[in-house]
Amino acid sequence: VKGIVEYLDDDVEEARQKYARPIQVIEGPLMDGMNIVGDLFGAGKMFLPQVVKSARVMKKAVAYLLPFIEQEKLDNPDQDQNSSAGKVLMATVKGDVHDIGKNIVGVVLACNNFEIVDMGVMVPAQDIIKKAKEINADIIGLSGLITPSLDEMVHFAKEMEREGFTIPLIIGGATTSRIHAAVKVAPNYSGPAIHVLDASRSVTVCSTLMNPETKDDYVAGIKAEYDKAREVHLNKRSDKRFKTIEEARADKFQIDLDKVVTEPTFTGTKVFEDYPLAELVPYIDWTPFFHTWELRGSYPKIFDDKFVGDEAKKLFDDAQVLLKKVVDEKLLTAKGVIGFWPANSVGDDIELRVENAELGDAQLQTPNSEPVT
Ligand code: B12
Repeated sequence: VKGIVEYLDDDVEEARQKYARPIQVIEGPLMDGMNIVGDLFGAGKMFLPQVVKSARVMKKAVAYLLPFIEQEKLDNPDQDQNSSAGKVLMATVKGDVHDIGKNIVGVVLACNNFEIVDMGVMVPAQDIIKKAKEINADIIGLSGLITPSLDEMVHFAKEMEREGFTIPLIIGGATTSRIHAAVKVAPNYSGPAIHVLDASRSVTVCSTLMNPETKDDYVAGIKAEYDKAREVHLNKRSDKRFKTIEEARADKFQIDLDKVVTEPTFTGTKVFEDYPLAELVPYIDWTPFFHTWELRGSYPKIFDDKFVGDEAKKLFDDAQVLLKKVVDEKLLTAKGVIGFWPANSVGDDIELRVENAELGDAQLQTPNSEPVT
């Protein structure tokens, strides 16, 4: 957890020498390390930048071990053929590029004699369905780490149902959860749809699902657990009191036209094809940058925070180095369009008076407005 990354290959090699099989280095010290990182992160004692560094180290260490794992398979071809524990089709769902977790799960399962067919990232549902039929998969494993992936998984479960699948669907990835699986995914698929928290658990789950003696009880147990979780979740949903449309209209922002109108220097649009990057740098709002890295606090006060201050400073310094490189080497092109139009309200809508526009005036609906006729 506190190692020096420069010597990673040497350290992993030393560990490999100590264990009988290369997979034991992943399942043992590497996963132990990731679990410590996870626990420290969960307890707020470690922060996202350090987690990312750990994930990079894990990926690099796994990459170092893979050739040895492959060699072991080549050296024992019979053992593998006789004992394929099942065929697992893995993919990160459409729209999502995260694959570190999926790859780890794939490696750990493969090392436990599962045959893994990995379709990579950003894989559309129909491609996974097609592949599952083609290879006659025993289990489909989906990974997803961004919020839209949660809906994509629901869509995938519906597609499995529509296509008449009955094989287990296991899902994982940082944004997925037992509640998501219970409330959103499982109701859309009559086969087993199970959330799996991490790579180590994936082996037990897949082995249990592949064993005819344990599968039915396990699936029934998960179903009962998810039914209960769904019930508790639905009961917890508080009745939010929203304003009525009349109250909202009465509460609308009152513009004092005598005070607030400033004439813009032009109307219509203005296009910037290649805006100087250096001029944009002072306008960067660093607060969301820290939020993205899950360091709570606003810039620059965050540097004085007694919990995250030091980590925020290190992250900021790293970012300055990268930003300087981006500006100096012109790695990005900044493009933009701005526009000003005369506008007024029409009921709940904003009417823009766009000269020469093909469609005449444009009407923008505000979120609460009724349909425009
Ligand atoms: C590394 C990373 C990236 C890398 C990904 C590199 C790669 N090749 O994977 C890069 C830089 C490319 C990236 C990009 C983006 N990222 Co990102 N990323 C992360 C980060 C820091 C770590 C993810 C990770 O690898 N964790 C380590 C692995 C081991 O954990 P894991 O994936 O959860 O996997 C374990 C389990 O979940 C499980 N598991 C995982 N998959 C599966 C599958 C099955 C079948 C099973 C059984 C189990 C299982 O087993 C694994 C091992 O135990 C997370 C932060 C976080 N807290 O997770 C953000 C995070 C996931 N990213 C985030 C975002 C927003 C993005 C971007 C949209 C950023 C942007 N604005 O462009 C883009 C996404 C673009 C896209 N369309 O997908 C958000 C998602 C927020 C949300 N809820 O939507 C996060 C949470 C960061 C944040 N707090 O904002 N990201």
